[in-house]
Amino acid sequence: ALDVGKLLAGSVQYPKLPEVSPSYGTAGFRSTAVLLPCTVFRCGVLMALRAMHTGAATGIVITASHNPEQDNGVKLVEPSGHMLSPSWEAFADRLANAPDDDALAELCHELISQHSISIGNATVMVAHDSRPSAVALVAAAGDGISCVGATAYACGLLTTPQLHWMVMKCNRKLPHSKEDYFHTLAEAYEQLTAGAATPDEVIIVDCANGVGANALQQLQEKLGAKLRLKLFNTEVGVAGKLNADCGADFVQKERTGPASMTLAECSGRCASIDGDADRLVFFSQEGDTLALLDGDKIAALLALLVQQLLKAAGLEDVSLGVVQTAYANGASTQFLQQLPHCTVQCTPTGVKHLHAAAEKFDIGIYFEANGHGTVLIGKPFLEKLQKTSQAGGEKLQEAARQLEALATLSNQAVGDALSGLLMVEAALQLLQKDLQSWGALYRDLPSRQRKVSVRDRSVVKTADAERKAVSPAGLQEGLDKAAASVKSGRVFVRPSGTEDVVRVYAEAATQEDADGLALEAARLLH
Ligand code: 16G
Ligand code: ZN
Repeated sequence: ALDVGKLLAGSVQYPKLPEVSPSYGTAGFRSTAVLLPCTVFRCGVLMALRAMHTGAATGIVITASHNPEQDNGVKLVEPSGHMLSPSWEAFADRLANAPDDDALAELCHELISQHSISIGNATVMVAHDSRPSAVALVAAAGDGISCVGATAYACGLLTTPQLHWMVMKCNRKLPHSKEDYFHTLAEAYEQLTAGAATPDEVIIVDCANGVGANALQQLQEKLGAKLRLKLFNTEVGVAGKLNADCGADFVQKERTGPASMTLAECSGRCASIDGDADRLVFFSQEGDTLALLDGDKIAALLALLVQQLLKAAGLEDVSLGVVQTAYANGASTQFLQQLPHCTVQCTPTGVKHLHAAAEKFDIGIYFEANGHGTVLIGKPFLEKLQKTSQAGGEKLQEAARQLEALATLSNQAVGDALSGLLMVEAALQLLQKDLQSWGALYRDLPSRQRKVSVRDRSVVKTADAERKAVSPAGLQEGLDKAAASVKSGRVFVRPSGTEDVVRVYAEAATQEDADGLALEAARLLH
């Protein structure tokens, strides 16, 4: 049974600040780091109980991703390696908001009895990004985990997707050390690209001055001459540097190269990752414009790769799906829709939604425009594959092996910038494309995003994967009218899950019209 004395002795060190009301949001709790110890302690308690409930290891990553250095946050990892089951999110919110230690203990009792959790041995794997506030928050998580009788396994400084991968592999009783991760990726990349020529171009990677710099360094050691990376923005742990005017979020939103890189450096084959290395975009400076290859372009490229391999393996009848959000550029959706044997689906924002939808296909590719995504290749497909590859000729067997390598290379737990980088490079080689011909697959429609501050963003409610506003009354009619007034107009609004704003997205045939449409949507919100 739960040792309440021990729980209270832990909890008293992490008092709940009455002025803070944490919210789980899109992908876990996030705020200014100094306000987080209580929330993180309680997440430790929660993930320990989740581990006891499932009889498998769970995980916690202390990170605020692409957000400023003074922020921090917590991402919670299921035994499968996925993000915390949405059915536990409401409870996470209640736990984080319990007003005092006794209320916390009472909630723990409620959870334990509701799920018949037997208190006993359990492991929670804990990792963190390079923020200075990590030390204190890792300790808070550890105290939360141990005060209910579980063991915190400190994994140290890791990328978010690496911890997700380690939890997934650990529970599948497969090799799951930090070293195994790099080894597995490098080996799968080598297998996938075995027949292709090694690219002579060096890949320039903007590491956002985050943990991804260390990880890419280790990956490079495993890859050797197979792929040469030149790393920029590698000042990990240097005060004020993390995500500052660099990284995938900066490049994607600002449409400009990282401030610290020269135009010449930006005109190569460049990639940019975010502060915890779960987002990836490619870019290249062409004259005075930046060609951006975002998550949508990555999804398009990987869809082509998968189709080529399926065709070569004689497996065109499998279900292939690409999952996007409303933020996907309309031109990308149109491009994907015209591909043969490819289903395109739209879900609400947030990886948990895309991942769940992608899992339903034999092969499910999901990407958010911001560069978070992966390729899911499930067991049923791999079994089908093994049967075919035994029966067919040499060409067919080769394609089947490549599909298997792709399934190993793509992080099956969550979007992963390192895995994504290798998938893109492999795809470019196997499809014989460079950044230019990849970019030319389709031309993005001009778009504009805006943030609108309103008194209460929760009055904006959406449906149809966030593409329609159902409240306040009349808003959608106004948006429809505005969109219809310009060529190729499309606009939607949604309350942010991470900031106190309503977000607006608009696209149209011209930049001027996209800007105007976004402005009109902002006006309608007031
Ligand atoms: C989180 C999500 C990201 C999403 C973003 C939207 C995960 C791992 N991360 O960062 O996928 O795009 O939130 O933020 O799910 P917003 O709700 O503020 O627009
Ligand atoms: Zn991130």
